[in-house]
Amino acid sequence: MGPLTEELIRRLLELKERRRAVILAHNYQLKEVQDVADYVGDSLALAQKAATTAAEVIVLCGVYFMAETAAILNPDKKVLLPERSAGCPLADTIDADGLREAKRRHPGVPVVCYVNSSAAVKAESDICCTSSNAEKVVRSLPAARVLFVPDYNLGHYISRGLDKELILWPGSCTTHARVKPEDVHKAREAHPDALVLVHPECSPEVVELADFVGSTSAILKFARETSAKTLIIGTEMGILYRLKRENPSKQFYLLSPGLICPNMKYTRLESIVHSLETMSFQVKVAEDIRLRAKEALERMLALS
Ligand code: CIZ
Repeated sequence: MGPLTEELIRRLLELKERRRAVILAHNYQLKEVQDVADYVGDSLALAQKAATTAAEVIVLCGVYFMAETAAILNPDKKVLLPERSAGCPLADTIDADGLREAKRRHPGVPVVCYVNSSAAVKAESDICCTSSNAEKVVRSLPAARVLFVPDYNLGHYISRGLDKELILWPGSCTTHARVKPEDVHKAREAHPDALVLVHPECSPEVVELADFVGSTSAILKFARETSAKTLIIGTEMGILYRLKRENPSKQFYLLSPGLICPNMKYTRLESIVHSLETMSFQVKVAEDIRLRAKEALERMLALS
């Protein structure tokens, strides 16, 4: 670590203390951001931390919907997203009007909404889910049909073992959608003894070829527990940092060079320092939307 980075970290820690802030970082963040975070996890874990933190300021190193989730659960705290433009193309595939229209087409059908969505979409939903608990959430509903938004691939993946019909929204994550079946074939050829672990946001054709399918926390757990020594990872590359650190005797390879989410890479140490210095960008959710979105999130948290 060079002297400039050391100085940035010193400044960051000083500001964090002065502002009584907690730094939460998603598993896909840059390694230097993960290193300064108080907690690193998936969006479920970050939502749980956000719901229980005693800090006065939450710095959410991730993308917009994650900061919104923290703001929904913490109306009395300041929630900062260090990079204002860190969005989520998947969340952008649906808005509240679009969901209301889908609900009109399927009256009485409960809505499960993946947390990768705006507060306004959560407010129109019955319950939220993440990739860690989507199947459990859908199973918990006493309904034969469920409207699942916005990730088609995640919905398709969990629908396989269900005795319910899922009506799927045609949204997808641009990063995971870049992975192709040929990537799996090539990776297996290059590493014949390796296991292939993919995220359920990948296409059904890719999921079909994998040895294990799970959220980032499920992939981390599988990697710790498996006796396999070589693992090919089919989710955003930021996860490799934790995987390598937690499993120094194992080899990890990225399934496709396309597995980089630009939005997850906007946040740097400089962004966090600037954010804490200027108390920006503060994420706020209108109270009527917040209250309804909170119900959907809390129903999920009660199951987790
Ligand atoms: O749920 C999340 O945090 C995302 C976006 C991926 C994962 O599986 O952790």
